[in-house]
Amino acid sequence: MWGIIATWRMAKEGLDKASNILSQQGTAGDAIETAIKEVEDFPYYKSVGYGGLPNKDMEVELDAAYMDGTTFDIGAIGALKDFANPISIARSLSKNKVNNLLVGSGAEAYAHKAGFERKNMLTERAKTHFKNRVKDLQEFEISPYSGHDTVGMVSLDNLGNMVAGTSTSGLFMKEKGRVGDSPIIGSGLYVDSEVGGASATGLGEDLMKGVVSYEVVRLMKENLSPQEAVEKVTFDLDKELTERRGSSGDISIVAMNNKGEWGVASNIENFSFSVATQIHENTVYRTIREGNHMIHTVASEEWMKNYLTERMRPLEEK
Ligand code: SD4
Repeated sequence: MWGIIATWRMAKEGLDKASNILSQQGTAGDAIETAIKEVEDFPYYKSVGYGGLPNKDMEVELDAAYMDGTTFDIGAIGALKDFANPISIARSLSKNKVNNLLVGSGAEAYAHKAGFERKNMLTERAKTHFKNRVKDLQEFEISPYSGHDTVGMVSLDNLGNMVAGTSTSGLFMKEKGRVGDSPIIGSGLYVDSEVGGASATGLGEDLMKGVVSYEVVRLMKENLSPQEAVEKVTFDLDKELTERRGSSGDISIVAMNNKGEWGVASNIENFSFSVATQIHENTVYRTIREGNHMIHTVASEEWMKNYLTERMRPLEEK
C-alpha cells in the first residue's frame, strides 16, 4: 500500500506527481521531496518557498524539515534566505549524523557549499502583498499573522517506509530570525514507519506547546486510528490553551498510519487537505468541526476553480 497526505489544497498538483512516483515503486522520500518542491516553486502560494511572504524587514526567511520514519534520520533548516528549495536542503541535512538543524547564515553556508540553487525568493507580488498588508493594519483591526499556509506531508511507499516533510515562509510579518514549529521534529512533523506520521500547520508558537505531531504518532502507537488521534490532539490542545491562556491559535493536523489510513483535524473553519493512496484517487477535501469530530467533504469543482483564480488574481498596490 502506498499513500500521501498533505495540508491544504495547494498540495494537489504536488500529490499528482508524488502519486506517479509511489505507484511506480518510487520511495516515500522522493515522493515527498518532489511534491513539496512543486509547492515551493509555484509563485502564487504566498506562504511557501518562492513568492512566500516576507518578515517584518521584507526578507523571505524559510523553514523546512524532513524526517525518515525508518532510519529516524532528521534534517531541518530555519530562517534560511535565498535558496530555491528548502525541502531538498533539509533532506540533504538528514544524511548527517550530527548538525541536522541549521539556521540562518549557517544554513545558507551549508546550502551554498552543497551546491543548492540560489534564488531571490522575494517576488514583486509578495512585496505588493506586504505593502498592502501594512496599510490594512493601519486601517483595520486584523492580525498580521492571518493568511498562513504551511505545507506539511506524510508519505508511505510500497516497501512500508514512511517520510514526513514540511516547508513554509512561516508567519507573515514575523520578526527576523523567528523560527516556527515547521522545522521542529515532533511538533511540525514526526514519523515512525512502524506506526505512522503526522504534520501540523497553524500558529507555530501554540503548536509547539502540544508537540502535536509526536503526540499523534504516540496515540496511533496505542492503537488509536489516525482520525481519532488527530481529533484528540487538536481538541485537547485547543481546550487546554483556551483554559490556560484565554485562547488558542490555529491548529490543523494531517496524519497517516503505515496501512495508508488517514485522519485530519482542525480548529479553524476553512481548512483543506489533499490525500492520495493506492485505493483512493488524489482528492482535495474541506473539513469542518462538529463537536469534537470532523466532517470531511470533497471540495467542489467550483471551489477548486475559485481557489486558484483567487490566488492568481492580479494584485495592485492599495
Ligand atoms: C509557523 N506553523 O511558522 C507555521 C505557519 C503555518 O499555516 O503553518 N501556517 O508557525
